[in-house]
This record gives sequence, structure tokens and C-alpha cells, in this order.
Amino acid sequence: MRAWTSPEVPSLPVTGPAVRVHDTATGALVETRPEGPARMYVCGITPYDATHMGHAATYVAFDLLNRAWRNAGHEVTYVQNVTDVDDPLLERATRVGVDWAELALRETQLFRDDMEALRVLPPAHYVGAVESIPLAVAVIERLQAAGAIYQVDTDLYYSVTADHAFGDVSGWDRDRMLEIFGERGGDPDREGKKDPLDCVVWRGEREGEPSWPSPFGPGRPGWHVECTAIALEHLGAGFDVQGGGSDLVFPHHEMGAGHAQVAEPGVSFARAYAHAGMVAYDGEKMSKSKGNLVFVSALRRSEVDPMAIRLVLLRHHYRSDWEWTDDQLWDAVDTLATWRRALALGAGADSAPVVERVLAALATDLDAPAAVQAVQDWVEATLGTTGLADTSDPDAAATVHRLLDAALGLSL
Ligand code: 5CA
Ligand code: ZN
Repeated sequence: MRAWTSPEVPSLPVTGPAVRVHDTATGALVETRPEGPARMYVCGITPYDATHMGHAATYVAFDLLNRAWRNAGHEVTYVQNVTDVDDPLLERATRVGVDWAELALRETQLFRDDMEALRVLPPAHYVGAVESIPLAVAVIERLQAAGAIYQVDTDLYYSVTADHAFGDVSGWDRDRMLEIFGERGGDPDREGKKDPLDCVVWRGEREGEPSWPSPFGPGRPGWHVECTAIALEHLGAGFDVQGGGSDLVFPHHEMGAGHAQVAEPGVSFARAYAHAGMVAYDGEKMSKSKGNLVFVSALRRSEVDPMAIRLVLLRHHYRSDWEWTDDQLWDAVDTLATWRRALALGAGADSAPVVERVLAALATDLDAPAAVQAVQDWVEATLGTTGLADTSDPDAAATVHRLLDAALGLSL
């Protein structure tokens, strides 16, 4: 499907350092070493409700990675999916009495508009689950050929034991896996399964649900295999970073990696697995199922500057869990007003150090709070509020303007 319109990204006077990110699988910071274009897959939305701040935080986090790579001189091939058929979408459509496909189209369009407003760079391939069903079928056939598939009624299951590296993405023990699996779409208690952790790869047709023909009978693909199939098709195995929120570590990214590693033995699915923290609101993880949501589109409708929303997100390290409060938004509005005052001066404090600090911070596990602090220091020096006023750089504002845009996605 169509992605969204890309903002212009200015070029910078210097090249940024090599980019390191935290890898969930090893628990360490790893240096990314793209061969050819950097390849990134980020799990996209299930489009049954509008983009909330948790989604926005996750996509802005990986946008920083995209930008850090570009600023380090790499091209980037970015792929994102849309889970445009899945249980929660079908349930919501039934509940509100709209056609599931129309609901998905509408919410996906709203997401595109939100991403454009937040200046998130679009993926090169924005791919729907429905349009990828043939890809998922092909992966399931490869899993079958590898002996990793068995049938329960009209459903096909994947044996987690088929991948000797099962558990390596999350690093979780079995008890924890069992506890969380059921909460996140799994069915540990289903009779006929060989292992409670085995996951569905093909869900046979159910009455009242959409289905598609396949060699396994009519039905639809499971959630995990959808992302595996799209990533293998558009990036190939061994791509640089698999991304998403930390709620996807297990089972989604664990299963997705397993499917790929059984379908294509000998290659790790991704070289690193990066996860954004969870954004909470009213004391709980912001989620469509709980309904404790702050929508990007609702704020946009009330004339809030999308750059202020983006600044709130940048002020939290992407890996931390944090809670959205309206105070932070108004604080960001005030901060941007101050930054704009400094930028309006034209000349300002020397821009070379702020360029270096911002690029270094972002290349070190996307440390946006440190980058924001570096900008704040330049603004204060330029406005003279720290007493260190140094207006030695006649083009400082133009440089910082470009830096904010290229590295942080803030167009002021
Ligand atoms: N369609 C699947 C991924 S294939 C899905 O998880 N969709 S979603 O709409 O539920 O979430 C979209 C993205 O936002 C995922 O990467 C998810 O990890 C992330 N996300 C969801 N809720 C939050 C939250 N409260 N805070 C941060 N990120 C979140
Ligand atoms: Zn996914």
C-alpha cells in the first residue's frame, strides 16, 4: 500500500558517527554495520483506532535511528507493515458495526496523516497483511517442508522447538513465556497442541470472519508469520534492526525470528532487536484495549503544534517507560518558543559543538534527551541567559535549524 509523504531532510555539514543501538537479544549496545543500505523493519499498527502517544513514541524512536543512519552516510531501506486483518480489528469492527476493511482503511489514513504531521520519514515499503497473504502462505509452506508445522482442527501450528535458537530474542525463561503468551494473543491451553507455546500460522476459516483460499484450506495467516513474510520479502534475512515496542519482544518478535530461522536456516532473522519503552497514561500502559488514550489527531485538531508533541517524545529516552501528562506538552510549547527566539537571531553561539553533541548523542542508542539538552545549551548561550553568551558564529542559527530538522525531525 501507499506510505505517506516524506518531509524534506536537509543535509548536514559533517557526517555523524557509526550508530549503536541496544539489542534486546544480547542485552548490550551493538554497533550497526550496514552492508549496503541499512535495513530496518518496524512493526506497524493494527488499524482499528487512532494513533496514540505510545505508537507515536515508538515510530519517532525508530525515525531517530533512520535519521542517525542517514546522517552517518548510509542509505536506509525501511519496511513497515499494517496488520489490516487480525482479531482485535475484527472485534472492534463488529462492535461498532462497520466493515472491517473500511475501518482499517480509515484508521490507516489517519495514521499516515499523524506520521506526516510528526515528520516521521516514511518506509520505502508500507505493506498490508492482506496484500501479503501469498507471501505468508509461501513461508508457511517452507516451514511445512522443514517439518515445523502440524494441524489442529483446521488451524496450522508452528512448533517452537523447530528453532534451536528459540528464546534467544527475549532471553525469557519458560515460566515467563507461559505467563505472557496467553495475554498477548496466544492460546496456551488449546487442546491438541504439542507445546503450549506453539503459535498459529494459519487460522482456518471461522463463520463471520474474512478468509482467503490457500493450499491449507480457506483461512488467514497468523500474526507473527505476517511480519516474517513481509520482512523476508522486502529486506531479506540478516537485516540490521527489527524494531517495535517492548510489548512485542515476546511472543511476536521471538516467534517471527523463529519462523524465519527455520524457513532460512543458518541466518539470524535480524542482527539486532530494538524495543521502545511503553508510554502510560492514567497510571497504565496506553492501549487501545484499555481505552486510556491520548490521540495525536485529537491534539492536532485542537491546534497543538505537532513539533511540540514530537519534543515531548524526544525528551524521554526511547527505551524508558514513561507516563504522558499534559504539563509536558505545555512545557514543550514554551521551550519551542524560546528556541525559535534564539534561531531568529541569525548569529549565535558557535554551532560546531552542538552539531557534534547532537549527532554523537543520537548515534549512542538514540539518546534524544542528551541531544535536546545540547540544543538547550546552545539556545541559552545564544540568548545569553547563562552568562556565557558567545555570538561568534554568524551562521549559527541556519546550521542549528538544519541540525534540528535532519537529526531530530524538528522543523522550526
Ligand atoms: N500490528 C502490531 C505489530 S505487527 C501491533 O502491535 N500494532 S499496535 O497498533 O498495537 O502497535 C503499533 C506499535 O506501537 C507497536 O510497535 C507497539 O509495540 C507500539 N505500541 C503500542 N502501544 C504502545 C505504548 N503504550 N507505548 C509505546 N509503544 C506502543
Ligand atoms: Zn509485527
